[in-house]
Amino acid sequence: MPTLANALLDALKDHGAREIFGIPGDFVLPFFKVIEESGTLPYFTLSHEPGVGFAADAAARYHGGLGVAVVTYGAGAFNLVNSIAGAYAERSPVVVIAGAPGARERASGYLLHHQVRTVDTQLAVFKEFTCDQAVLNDPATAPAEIARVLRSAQELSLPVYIEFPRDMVDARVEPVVRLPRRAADPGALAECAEEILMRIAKASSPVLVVDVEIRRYGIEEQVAALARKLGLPVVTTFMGRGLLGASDDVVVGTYLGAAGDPAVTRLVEDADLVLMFGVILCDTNFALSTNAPDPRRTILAAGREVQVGHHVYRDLPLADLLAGIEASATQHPPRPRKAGQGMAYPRGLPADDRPIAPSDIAAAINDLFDRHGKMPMTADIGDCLFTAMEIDNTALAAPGYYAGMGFGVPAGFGVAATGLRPLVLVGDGAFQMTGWELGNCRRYGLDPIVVLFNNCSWEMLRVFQPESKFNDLDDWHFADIAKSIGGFGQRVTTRHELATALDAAVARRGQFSLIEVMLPRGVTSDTLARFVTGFKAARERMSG
Ligand code: TPW
Ligand code: MG
Repeated sequence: MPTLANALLDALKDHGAREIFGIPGDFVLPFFKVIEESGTLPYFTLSHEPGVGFAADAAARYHGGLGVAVVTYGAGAFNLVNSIAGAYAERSPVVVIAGAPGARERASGYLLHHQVRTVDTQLAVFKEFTCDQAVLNDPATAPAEIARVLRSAQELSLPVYIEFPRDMVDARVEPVVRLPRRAADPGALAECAEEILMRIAKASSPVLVVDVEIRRYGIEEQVAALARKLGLPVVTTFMGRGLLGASDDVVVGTYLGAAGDPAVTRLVEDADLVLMFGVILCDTNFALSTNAPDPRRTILAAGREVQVGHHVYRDLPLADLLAGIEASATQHPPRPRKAGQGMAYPRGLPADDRPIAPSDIAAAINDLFDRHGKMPMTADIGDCLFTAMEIDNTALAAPGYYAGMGFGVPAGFGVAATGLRPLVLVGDGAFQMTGWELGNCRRYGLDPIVVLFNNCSWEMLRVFQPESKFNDLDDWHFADIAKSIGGFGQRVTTRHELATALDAAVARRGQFSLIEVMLPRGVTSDTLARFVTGFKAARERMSG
């Protein structure tokens, strides 16, 4: 019989986890020892638990499978709260494994270090934003608990919480057996697929809107194939930007309401049927809509539910729905693309000595992709994320809904740990929060390319309240720190320098590259400028 620690590691691997991110502490040291000595999964340590959570989250997003974050009790786990809250909001299946006191310590009568109110305060907190929890305090039930919790993470694509008391690491247990997935009820599935196909057949201007769940469930290609078969134009949400990066023939663009390509906005807002697959119905996706969601022209399949008009099919997985529709769908002749559909992204940046504006960064990156091929990206919240909307559609992990600052760099670390080489977009404010995590790249030979938008400002806030002075940040000279933490840094101030620095970074392997792009305060990307105008107009409409 395996030890509980080994059974858990084997189960993680069996359920598709490919690496572990973490920071040890005494309540989790015995488990860390097994992580290292077993070699079951590669592990990566970071400097601060928020980074651990963001890295595990991004790895999960890129794999379309489980991310794993291992932390110590209390001080470690509570540092992870915000990252896991974000993973919950944005539906990323992160498995939190938190160390905890052993049975004897719990009964000692002393308060234990890292304890807050009761020994179970930590469990209570994580219950709020994980979809299933297990406390591994009984060797007889632990394997079944692990199996249930890991299945929940996969099926619901949400974080789960496993508390691992430190005296249980060597307990002997049965191996964890993988539970069968819970498929859709065949009758409900057939009825739902038929109803959806009927609505599509009746519609004259249907559109398919996709969001992150299609990546979480690994069904991007099936969605593209279905769109082709049904002749449906596809639009991503803001949060879903980067989806279907390999299917340019079906993706028309990203819906940003008043801030986006007017043709894409019309496509969605004038549609007589909006089919939403895996969509998070949140304000950042739909704030700038000129019309409210109308259930009569909307079909929403998300979170294992399908809403058609005013009724709901429960417990119907998106992947099953897709397969069901595909099986009954007949080939539809392609609908002609309307003139002007599909916005041209900026490219062809002049190699001159003029100062750089955010949209110039988009042009420089598009040029880079033209020369070297697309790269996967992560982005933080800030103007860098709006600038990402002007970059060719490529895989992107970003907190477009939860908007947690500090995501970009550690997420890039997580993506690099999966074996890809990411391009990271981050603002100076966000870099101040988590940028130091780059110092962990050298030990693992990771070489992400980081483009830091340095406007010495919390510019995203300034645009809404230009009169305030508290949005001014100091000039930190970030490029100068790169060398001392094991990477290469360069500050660029002209468009020529930017293009050259990007090319050099692609050629530089084996260490991270930090390109610190100096931007004037008060200048935003074209997309953020339109977003602010649209947002203010929407606010006036609401108050008027
Ligand atoms: C954890 C609020 C949203 S955007 C922003 C703040 C403070 C400024 C970002 O500054 P940065 O980028 O990175 O220099 P830019 O383009 O605006 O100049 N705390 C957290 N999350 C959020 N979203 C905030 C505060 C915020
Ligand atoms: Mg800034």
